[in-house]
Amino acid sequence: MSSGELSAYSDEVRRVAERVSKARRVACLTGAGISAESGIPTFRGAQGFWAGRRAEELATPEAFARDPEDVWKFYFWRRGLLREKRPNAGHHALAAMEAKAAEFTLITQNVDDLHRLAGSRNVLEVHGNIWIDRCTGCGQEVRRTIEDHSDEIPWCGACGAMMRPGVVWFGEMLPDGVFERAQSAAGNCDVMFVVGTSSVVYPAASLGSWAKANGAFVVEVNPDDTPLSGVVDVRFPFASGAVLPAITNALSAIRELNRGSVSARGAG
Ligand code: BV8
Ligand code: ZN
Repeated sequence: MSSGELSAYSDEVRRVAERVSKARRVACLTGAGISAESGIPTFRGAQGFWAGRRAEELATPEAFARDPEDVWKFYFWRRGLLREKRPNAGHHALAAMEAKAAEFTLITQNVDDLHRLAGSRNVLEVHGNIWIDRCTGCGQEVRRTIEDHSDEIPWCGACGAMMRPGVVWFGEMLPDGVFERAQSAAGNCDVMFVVGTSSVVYPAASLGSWAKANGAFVVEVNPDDTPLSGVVDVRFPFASGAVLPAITNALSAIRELNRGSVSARGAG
């Protein structure tokens, strides 16, 4: 996408930045699309993770029970892919926005840990984290580091049972309390961003319309239309790596202006 097209949206960028500058609470839901510019495949695009394989074959408890080796191979392959990937301008813009907003909650469906690496602090991982191994027996969790290149199925040091990837599979409940916190953030915010998600996986996909129903100003950032596109207040049909920095830069300009006018009044 050439930045030229985004410049045609400068009014919308300013309008959204104004809203964020006045907001007490801001929430943001992200999906695989925000990591696309870091070179990480999305799930449902043509080159997506699921391309060639059905999600249900790899990301369900049944698949794991049937062939844990095959499922672990998929997650080891993704960990290998992630090792050389870094957060992109979209991740960094959200970390910068968190620092500027009164209260900012980042709700992510992504398991790639890139928001934390970009410096975001208040992050709710509703689908878990690919760097966590979790014991199928006692539930103990071990956090793997990117230096850990093992591709051997891990076993629990505490109870000896097989470990599984610490992510949420289809048909599984989301981590205790995490979705409730996400729902509360979305239901009580003044501005809600929905970035890089096809909005098809529930219950996360319900958060955008939940925010809207509770009076939030909802902004979607996605080159493609989604089931949410018809209900949002502003839609940016562009890549998040271009849109989010534009909004955060406009927010800084507003902050500067406000600081200037306050000091001018003070000196006057
Ligand atoms: C649950 C695992 C309660 C980790 C994932 C029938 C109807 C409705 C719901 C259901 C149903 N049958 C079953 C369900 C429930 C089911 C569900 O929603 N299924 C869907 C598919 C119909 N949900 C569940 O099972 C959830 N649990 O409901 O628990 C329960 C319990 C028991 C029984 C019943 C209910 C658990 C869901 C979690 C599944 N785990 N991943 C992993 O391996 O990663 S899902 C997977 O999809 C990822 O987690 C991902 O986060 C998630 C959503 O995908 P997206 O992030 O949106 O990615 P996608 O590729 O789809 O889209 C990318 C978007 O980015 C695109 O729109 C693209 O245009 C855009 N984009 C691309 N480039 C850019 C960009 N945007 C901006 N900038 C760019 N540069
Ligand atoms: Zn154990």
